[in-house]
This record gives sequence, C-alpha cells and structure tokens, in this order.
Amino acid sequence: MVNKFKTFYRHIIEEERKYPEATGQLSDLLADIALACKVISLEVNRAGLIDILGFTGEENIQGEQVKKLDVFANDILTHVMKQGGHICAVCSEEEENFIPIEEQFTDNKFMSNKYVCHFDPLDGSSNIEANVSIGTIFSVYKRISKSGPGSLEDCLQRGVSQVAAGYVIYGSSSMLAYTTGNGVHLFTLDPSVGEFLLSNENIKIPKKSKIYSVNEGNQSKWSKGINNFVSYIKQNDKDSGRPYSSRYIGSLVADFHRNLLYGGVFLYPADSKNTSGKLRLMYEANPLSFIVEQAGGRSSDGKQRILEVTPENLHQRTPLFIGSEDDVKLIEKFLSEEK
Ligand code: P6P
Repeated sequence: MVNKFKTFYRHIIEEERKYPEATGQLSDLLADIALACKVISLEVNRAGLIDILGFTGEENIQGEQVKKLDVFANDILTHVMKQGGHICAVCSEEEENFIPIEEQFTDNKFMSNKYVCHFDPLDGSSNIEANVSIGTIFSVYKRISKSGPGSLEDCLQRGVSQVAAGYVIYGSSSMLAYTTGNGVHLFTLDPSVGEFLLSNENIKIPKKSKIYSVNEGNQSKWSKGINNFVSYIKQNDKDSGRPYSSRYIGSLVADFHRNLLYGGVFLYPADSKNTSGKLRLMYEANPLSFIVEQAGGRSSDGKQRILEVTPENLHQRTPLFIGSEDDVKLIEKFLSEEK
C-alpha cells in the first residue's frame, strides 16, 4: 500500500511529464475514461437498490427508460469518448461495428483525434443481481490512418501496439488499475471526494502461485493437455506447492484482479464447444495481457503471446491463459506435450 494522497489524474500527468513530446491528449483521454467509470460505479451500486425499491420494469420513477446496466455503461463511455475529441474510433463489446468519430473543430482548429479505444463496458454484468464484482475493461491504441474518422485498420492492431490499458472493478469498493507501459498502478475510488486515489504502485504478480481459476464444468470438453495440467496441479505434492486452490468467480475482471494481487493463473481454454475459446481478444484478452506483462506475468493463447496475435475481426475470440509466469509456462508445456 502507498501513503501518497495522489489522484489518478495527478498520476497520469506525472507519467506524461516523463515524455517531453507528450501533448497531454492521452492524459485527457484516460481522465475521460475514469470519469465515465465513476458514473458507471454510481449506477452499478444503485442497481441493487433499484431492484429493492421496485424501479425495475420499463420505466423508473422519473418515467425514464431503465437501461440494462451494460447498455448504460456502453452509452456513457461512448458519449464521453465522442465529446472528448481525442478518439477517431470507438469499439465496444456492445457494438457490432466500430464507431468512427470525426475530428472536432475547437478554438478555431481541428483537434487531432489520434487514439482508438476498445471497451468491454461491463464485463460479467449477468452477475450483478448476485452482487458479484463486475468490471469495465479498456484498451487504447494510436491511430494508423492520418486524419478524419478512424478506419477498421486503426481498430485491428495487435496488442503489442497498445499505448494504455486498464480496468475498473466494481466491488466492495471501485478500483481502477492501468498501465501506459511503465508498470501497473492501482487506485481506489473515494466516493466522498469523487476521486480515484493511488493505493498500489508498480504492482508485481508473484512468479508462481497456488491459485487456479477455471470453469471445471467444462472439463469434459477440454483437450488432453488442459485435463493433464488441471489434474497435475490437484495432486498432493508439498515440495512443488501442490495442490493449488481453486478460485473461480465467473467474472473475468474479479478473477483477474485477485490473481494479479495474490498470484494465480486464469484459464479459459478452447474446448469442443468454444473451439476458439470464449473470451474476446480486443477488449478482454489484450488489455489484461498488457497489464499482466507489465506486472511481470505472462499471457498466452497456449501457443503464442496474446499480445502478438494478429486480429482478424473486432469480436474475435481467443483461448486465454493469463497470470503468474511459471504457471502459464507450465500450461504451455502441457499443451505442447499433448498427443
Ligand atoms: P463461464 C462473463 O460472462 C464472462 O464473459 C467473463 O467475465 C467470465 O470470466 C466468463 O464469461 C465466465 O464464463 O463460461 O465460466 O460462465
């Protein structure tokens, strides 16, 4: 834990000052994302209350349409991105196609909308009624095209090209984790001041862990290599730290966040039903992989670094093995040996 009373915005400005060529646009963009997530946090925390107070159904007490929370989160993020002026395209789990955004003409000049954002606006939202932690995941790239609204080429870049990535977990408290390539830093939302305050700096994930996260209900559909890995870590062998403990919430951001702090490996393999895996490359696997590598961990699809996968489409799925370095390497070993 750190004892610096430092806001998220102050932290990103200090990061920006390390780059003399920085224009401040990325800092503003990240601040805009944090603002949107503060609004989402308010709604997520009210969601239970809305149900309790009987505002469910098509209209709330103000006669407004009560949106599904993930649609609400998507609308807020998209709106803030459009008004911010730094984005040429927004891609979202909730949108079939990317949303191209024109440059804005402000103070008698065109703003250079030089970034692209991918979002999973509210991952795990099906868990909200059970009061399980859910999250927003974001990923930021620099555009490839020169000007005007963004193109599909701007949106389909490999994860290694990300300039920033992060998530906000809406749990007992709302916490924001982000990286711009200089380590992973964690902030806790203090609702009384309405700021994300620095709580952990330069987080490092333990190299080896004793936690694995997988939906064992899919065991009959797994490949031989995954079955062999999971059986291996369940065996009793004190010297090699086995058996591991099983921790699976079924909400990616919650499972990832716990493993980042405590050590652990999360698996969502391809199987006979989800032959390319279930999770999405551009707005789940890539941002979390940038974060985990910046924290000293590893992330792979079983054959290669997630960050080096060449995307073919916006909603592409991928197998995902992410977390403590030694554990991910062990999975890759079992997969390489499966006959
Ligand atoms: P399963 C939630 O629906 C989600 O997209 C991720 O947040 C989570 O890790 C995964 O799916 C859970 O999938 O098949 O285990 O329910």
